[in-house]
Amino acid sequence: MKLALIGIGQAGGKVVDALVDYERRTKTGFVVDAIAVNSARADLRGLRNVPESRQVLVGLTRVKGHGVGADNELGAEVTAEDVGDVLSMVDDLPVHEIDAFLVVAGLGGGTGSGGAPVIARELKHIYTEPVYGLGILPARDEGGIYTLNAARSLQTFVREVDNLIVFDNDAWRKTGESLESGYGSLNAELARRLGVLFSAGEGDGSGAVAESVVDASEIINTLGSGGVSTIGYAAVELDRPKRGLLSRLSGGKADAEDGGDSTNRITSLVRRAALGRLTMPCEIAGAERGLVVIAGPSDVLSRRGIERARTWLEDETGTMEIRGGDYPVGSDFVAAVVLLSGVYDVPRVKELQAVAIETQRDMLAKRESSAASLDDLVSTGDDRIEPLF
Ligand SMILES: Nc1nc2c(ncn2[C@@H]2O[C@H](COP(=O)(O)OP(=O)(O)OP(=O)(O)O)[C@@H](O)[C@H]2O)c(=O)[nH]1
Ligand SMILES: [Mg+2]
Repeated sequence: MKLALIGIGQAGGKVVDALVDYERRTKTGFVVDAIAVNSARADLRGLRNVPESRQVLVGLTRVKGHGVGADNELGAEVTAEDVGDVLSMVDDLPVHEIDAFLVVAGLGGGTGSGGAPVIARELKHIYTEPVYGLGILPARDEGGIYTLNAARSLQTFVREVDNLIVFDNDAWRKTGESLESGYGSLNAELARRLGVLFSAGEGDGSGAVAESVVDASEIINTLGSGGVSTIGYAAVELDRPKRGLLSRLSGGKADAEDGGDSTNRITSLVRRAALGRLTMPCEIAGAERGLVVIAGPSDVLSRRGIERARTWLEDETGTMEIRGGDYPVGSDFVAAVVLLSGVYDVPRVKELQAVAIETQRDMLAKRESSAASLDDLVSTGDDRIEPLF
């Protein structure tokens, strides 16, 4: 499936950078082009895989290239003012080649959090291709303003996109490692999951003929229109002597060769992917739709395994809308990606909403009490004023 990537803000830019890096290393061709948008000049300079000719600096007259300092209303304003620059760069892309847009942002800061919904809305207005979002939630210890920004942005962003894929930094923090130093590995993890998913829709990575390749339309139908989604992943190294490229490319049929093993391997990988750490942890029961992708050498891609895994996921989620397919790649690993879309039982989202309501109530109460004390001050002051006459 061919994507145009648009990263906004620091996290958005870095994740897009990681996706482009993954795509270049694997040569899977799912990225048609990538754009980075920011109100901070230094953040744009730090990108390795998005050239200057694909970068847009917004809000220059307002914030002088220094970012919006986690003010997401200002982030939305400066993006809206300069959205024409972003759109004319998108216009330069070969949009006829793409299947969808993916707008990526960290929802806790200012630029990405405020600006991503603005860009998504404009893209949806102009283009007929679906517009998906990738939203990154802040870790719990990043502080109230990040939580509040994320809660607000989540609500707007999800309204403006066809589907919002969510990644929760909090669930992915490693103990003993600061979030800052861990971003590299988090972004690589995210790039791997999205990379396998979207390049699967691109067809064959090995040259071999697949039994039931995942199609871009299956990804699009699973993402559907509206709601949030989460992605699970599991991989296992094949225990067999390293083979030459030629024999890997010519691979045989799994069901004939070692049917039982391949079937069991696939079902257990899919269980691990769906029940292990998701990009956004949630109850998988109640998901509206799902997609299972098995990537690996074609001789171990057992059709029966994928069928069983689909049935298992239907039972676990309670939905009949589970799609599945394979993605043959020349590799010594077999990987399962499970995309669950339309999930609603998400503790973290509920928590963010509750915090946002509480913070807003607090802010209102503080504003009222400071207004009241200002009144007091003024009236006490008045009392103390001695009449001049
Ligand atoms: N996963 C991941 N999260 C990141 C990364 N960089 C920042 N974040 C998260 O993104 C949020 C901060 O958003 P940024 O993208 O830095 O903010 P911004 O959009 O540039 O906005 P301003 O700096 O306020 O102008 C925080 O919740 C961080 O934890 C990254 O490389 N990877
Ligand atoms: Mg920034």
